[in-house]
Amino acid sequence: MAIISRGFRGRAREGGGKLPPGQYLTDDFPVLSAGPTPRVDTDRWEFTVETESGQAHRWSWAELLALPYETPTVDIHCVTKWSKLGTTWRGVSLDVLLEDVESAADYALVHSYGGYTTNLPLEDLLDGKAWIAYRYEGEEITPAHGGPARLLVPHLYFWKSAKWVRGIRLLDEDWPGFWETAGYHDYGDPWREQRYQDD
Ligand SMILES: Nc1nc2c(c(=O)[nH]1)N[C@H]1C(S)=C(S)[C@@H](COP(=O)(O)O)O[C@H]1N2
Ligand SMILES: [Mo]
Repeated sequence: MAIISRGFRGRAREGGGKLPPGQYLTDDFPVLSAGPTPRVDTDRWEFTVETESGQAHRWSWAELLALPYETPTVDIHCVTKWSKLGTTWRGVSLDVLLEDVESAADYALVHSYGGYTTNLPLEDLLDGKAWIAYRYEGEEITPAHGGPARLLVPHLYFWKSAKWVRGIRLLDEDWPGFWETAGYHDYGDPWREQRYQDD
């Protein structure tokens, strides 16, 4: 009896309500990088949080791996319109990393090895919404996809998930990052289709 043709429920049901407007599903994992892939040796890898008052908090690779991790399964949405559902990562929640950081800042500017930057409100990094991820589907994250570690902030368009993450500056003012300076939306909510500055 359950012979429901593709057209019956309509294309709007593709992804079972998990597909933001204007997106299509892919099973591939496309690589989108604005420049060459930096090779970052975990021996010299460091992650730094710098507060608005200039205080720096640093973690080595070994220190990152010693922190409690989570294994979020999340949907990711690229502004070039592909979405990938149910990706599983391992990473340290930003809640853990920012726990002992004293700050009253409202904004964060994330920066990467290689020079990429992206901005977001600090609250979008908190309350279980963001991770410093270092494994993907049970394996190390490949260099092309941001290994050894990348930011994962899946509720925003994937350009906010900085690959080869190196640090986060906490700021009183919002400073646009690489794509945001180039005309992409400052916030980038895929459910509100905030692709470009005026969306
Ligand atoms: N450092 C850095 N991070 C980046 C990018 C980049 O060019 N450099 N591209 C962003 C964009 S536009 C997307 S869609 C995702 C792509 O991640 P992927 O290559 O693992 O699919 O990374 C984001 N993070
Ligand atoms: Mo993207």
